[in-house]
Parts: sequence; C-alpha cells; structure tokens
Amino acid sequence: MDRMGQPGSGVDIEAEEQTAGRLPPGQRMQRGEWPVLHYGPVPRFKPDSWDFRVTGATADGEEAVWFHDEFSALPAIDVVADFHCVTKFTMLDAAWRGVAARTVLDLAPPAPDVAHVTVWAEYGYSTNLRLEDLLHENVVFATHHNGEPLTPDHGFPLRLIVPHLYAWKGPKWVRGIEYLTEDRRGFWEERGYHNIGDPWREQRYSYQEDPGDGPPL
Ligand SMILES: Nc1nc2c(c(=O)[nH]1)N[C@H]1C(S)=C(S)[C@@H](COP(=O)(O)O)O[C@H]1N2
Ligand SMILES: [Mo]
Repeated sequence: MDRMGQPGSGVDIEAEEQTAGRLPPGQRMQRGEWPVLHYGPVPRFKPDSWDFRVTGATADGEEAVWFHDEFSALPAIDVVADFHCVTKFTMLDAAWRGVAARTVLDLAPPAPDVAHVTVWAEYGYSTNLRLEDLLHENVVFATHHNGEPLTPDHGFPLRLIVPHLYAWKGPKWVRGIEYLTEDRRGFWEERGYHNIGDPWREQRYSYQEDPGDGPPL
C-alpha cells in the first residue's frame, strides 16, 4: 500500500491528520513492519525456570517471586499507546495487553525511601526508571501486541512498555524489578543514553542531562 500517493502528488492529508501532534521532536513515522531492535541474542523461553522477581528495598524486606503460571494469572489490562524508539522511528497506536506495573507494585510495594528502580531482563539487560514513571497508569508488563502473543523477537513471554519514555526503557524478556534507594544507570544509560529518556523533551543522550537528571557519569 502506498499511503503517500504518487511521487510529486504532495502530502497525504489523512495521514497528516492522524499524526498531527503525535510525533515527538526528531521522530518519523514507522509505516511498515514493526522493527526488531536489541543488543545480543534472543533468549529461549524456559517455562519451568522462568520467574519474575521483585528485589531490593521492598516494603517488607522480602523478595516477591512469581512463576510463569502465577504471573500469567495476574489481572490484565489493555493499553493503546505510541512507541518511540531513540533511533527515530515512532509506531502509533500499538495495542498492548498485560499486567499493569501498578498491579505489581501494589502486590510487592517498595520501602518508603525508594524513588528509583532497575528493571532486569534476560542476559543482564537493564534499565533504570524513576518509581513515578513506573506508576503511570498505562505502563504495562506486556504479554500481547495487537491481540497476538509477543513473538520471541519482540520479547516473549514478557516485556515492559513505558509509553511516555523512549522504548529502550522497556526491556524485552523482562524478569523482574529491583527497588533502589539511590538511582543507578542501566545498560544504555551507562553507554551514553539519557538517564530519563522523555521523547517529548528529546532526552536522547546523557550529555543533554541537566544536573539532577541522573547519577554522575
Ligand atoms: N532485553 C532488551 N530489551 C530491549 C532492548 C535490548 O537491547 N534488550 N532494546 C530496547 C530498544 S533500544 C528498543 S527501541 C526496543 C525495541 O523493541 P522491538 O524490538 O520490539 O521493536 O526494545 C528495547 N528493549
Ligand atoms: Mo531503541
């Protein structure tokens, strides 16, 4: 399908209207296939040993653990949200289904002095988030995209989606969260990406950080 019309025919008005105001600065629309982007190999899902752990500074000092069947039984929500990759593509209106991050935080709450978390994934991939970012109502540990289970490439069996931040803040193959009493950079945040990563403020790189945005580099 050629949504842009014939060369030289000008702008596709309908597409312009759909995207007006929805593209963060410096982003462009992804109209074709959903790209696959990650560092390292795609892990194989092992249902018998898979677990989701909440560690670090929990309110009761205990770790919380869900095995796969247990995590799958948690109440699910549906979220429609845009997806912004720091490599500059934006995918509009992705439909996610999964467990709200709030649900996990309610079931295994942090200690009062926790303001940051590390989200951990297979092979040690990690990202850090402010606790408040995890508490947005459309932040979801997703199992499904557009009605289908995630494919292995896109994070099966579970990935985090944080719609209001760049997509690297949403680990694929996620395995747990760690509550932090002091902020600590994750995988990309240690390698030159912004500690917060708000696409509307175009917080792409760590050199753009203001004092207080992140721990010293
Ligand atoms: N475990 C893991 N999760 C990851 C990454 C990664 O390298 N490893 N890359 C992130 C980046 S940079 C992006 S843009 C999105 C891409 O998700 P997609 O491949 O489903 O489009 O996954 C994020 N989650
Ligand atoms: Mo990305």
